[in-house]
Amino acid sequence: MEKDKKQTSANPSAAKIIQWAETQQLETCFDRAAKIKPCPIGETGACCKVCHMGPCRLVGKNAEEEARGVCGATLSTVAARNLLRMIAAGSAAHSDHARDMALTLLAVAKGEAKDMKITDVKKLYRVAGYLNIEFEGRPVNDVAVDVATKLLDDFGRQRSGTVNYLQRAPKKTRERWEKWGIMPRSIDREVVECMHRTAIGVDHDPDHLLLHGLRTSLADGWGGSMISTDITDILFGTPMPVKAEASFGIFKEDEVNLVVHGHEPTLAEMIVEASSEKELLDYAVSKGAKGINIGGMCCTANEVLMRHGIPTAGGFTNQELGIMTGLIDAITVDVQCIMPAIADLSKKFHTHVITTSPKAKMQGAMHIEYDEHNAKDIARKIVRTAIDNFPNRKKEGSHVTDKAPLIAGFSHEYIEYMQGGRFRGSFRPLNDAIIAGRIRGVVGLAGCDNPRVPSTGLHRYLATELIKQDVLVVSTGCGSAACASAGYLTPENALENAGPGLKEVCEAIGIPPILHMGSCVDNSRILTVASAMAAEGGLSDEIGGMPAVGIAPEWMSEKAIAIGCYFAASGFPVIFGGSSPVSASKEVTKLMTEVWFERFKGALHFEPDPEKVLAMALEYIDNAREALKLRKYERGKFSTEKVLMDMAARRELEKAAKPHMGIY
Ligand code: SF4
Ligand code: MSK
Repeated sequence: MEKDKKQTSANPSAAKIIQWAETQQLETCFDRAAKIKPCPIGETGACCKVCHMGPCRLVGKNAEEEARGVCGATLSTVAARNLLRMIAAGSAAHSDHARDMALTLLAVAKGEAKDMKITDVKKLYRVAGYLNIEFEGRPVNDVAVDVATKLLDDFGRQRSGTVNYLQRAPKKTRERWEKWGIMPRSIDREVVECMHRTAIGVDHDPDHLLLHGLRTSLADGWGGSMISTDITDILFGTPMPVKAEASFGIFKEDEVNLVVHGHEPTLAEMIVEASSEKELLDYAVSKGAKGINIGGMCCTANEVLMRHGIPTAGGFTNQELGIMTGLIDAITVDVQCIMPAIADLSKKFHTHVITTSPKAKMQGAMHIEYDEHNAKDIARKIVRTAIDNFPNRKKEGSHVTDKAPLIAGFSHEYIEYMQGGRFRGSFRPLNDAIIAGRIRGVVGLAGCDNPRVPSTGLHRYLATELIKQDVLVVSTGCGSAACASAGYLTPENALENAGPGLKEVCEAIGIPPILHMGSCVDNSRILTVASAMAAEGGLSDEIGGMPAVGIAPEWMSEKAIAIGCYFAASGFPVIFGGSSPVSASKEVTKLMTEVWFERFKGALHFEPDPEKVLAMALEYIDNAREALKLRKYERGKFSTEKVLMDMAARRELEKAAKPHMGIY
């Protein structure tokens, strides 16, 4: 990353707004990123400030061998401790979100959250099955109480036992975790233990520290994040493909524009429902608007996009730019990835910024607190606030209106369904396509967009190059938003840009070559898909060793580090863009790459050059193919076994069989 050069966005609409902001002397994160050079010591993991004898900066030519903090801590200890604290914070963020989802499910099941219901009973039963909870013949709400209660145990279990969903991982993957002592016991416990171990004078062995980091990250991936995904599906529906649009053109000049931004889906769901109520629509008309337009930002966007086709304005770096369109009447923000800068910025426009979480407030913002017991009324109040603000809309603003079409909604359950219909859903066709060499491998392209690089540009570059190379891309979080704004999440993209094997597969089933799987917590869907591929047979019998790689080219959040670590511990080689937060220590870097790969078949690399990221990913994929004794990938040459079941074949199969509930 060029740390002191002002970057712009690779999304032309965003770049136009950034240019417009310059003419108006409005500051963005792109300006601040150019102004503020990262501290070169903190950036590399060489600064310790866990006690007040420091901060100790372990620098110098031979720092790794010679430098010591006042207490005697080595550079490797300091770098490992710093990473552990990042993992703890990231895991805490996803998992605290998950806790709220579990408490909401409990409240709904007990009839205490009257505005919500269990939308996807089949998913509830599926989850009950994972948890060994009897569901046949029982009232749905009783099953939901048991599911919520058992999942809540995963947060605070104090004595024997481990996180419930670890059992969903392949046996061999679990055996590796057991061997290295990283089966998480409970989510809160592992996070607290991270903070304890990294306090002054506790754990000083870098390897031992990092192993606990992996255990904590597994509590996030196979605990908090997976719990959040499942409960959100139970409450609001398991995603299936939906059409939608992305980028700033989603805002409407003649309608009330209300944006939902942050991470938790519950209030956003209520807002989506409230916005189609006649009374509120009439109220909007009475204020001169033609309707109420809900748009999303960051991961709340992904949640309502996946389930309702609500359009997304984009990822993290688009939040200030969205306000600069001058078209947003109100933006609600709950938790995570919200720039405090938007509160001041909104004052220069007419936009109301509304904080909604009891956990997060911003000076200068309006606060309307969410309460699940009264969810719809609060949503209505927010919609009314946006409507009341519509007449205050001024002419000022960039009024940029480009947008791109997209298809989102690829849940684990839908991916299973699309490979055989309601009755024969499986992962066999996907595994066969990989074995035949039609699909070279799979990449999870995830993580944030970042103003220190041409924002969204690294996602665009890698997505394009990977699909050209017949690599199926699955995306989440702001990586998905980056691909969406570029117009990549369409079946047409496969026809125009995918390699011949991937194109054939996408054409047969009418899917894009990049499958949008949801928000950041929905990276857990990638874990369950990989587990299903292992169970299906023909590839690796564990997640490790699959021709699959994780990439987060523009990461910035501690949550991304937690995700990268649980992917690595689960068996994915992971490559992050940008600089390494542990680069000061060769020992820690070696542990996270070579040593983790030996133990878990996963690794976490940092590589700022996107071309090298691509080359590394393809090398990992090709090496895995070779180790699995699959045919060598050659573009355009593959064996002629059946492709994934096409639409016509699937319809035939369904006609012939008895009706069944839903997609799974
Ligand atoms: Fe310095 Fe040790 Fe205190 Fe860290 S814990 S700030 S290295 S004295
Ligand atoms: S929102 S963590 S900027 S992906 Fe999930 Fe985007 Fe990164 Fe936040």
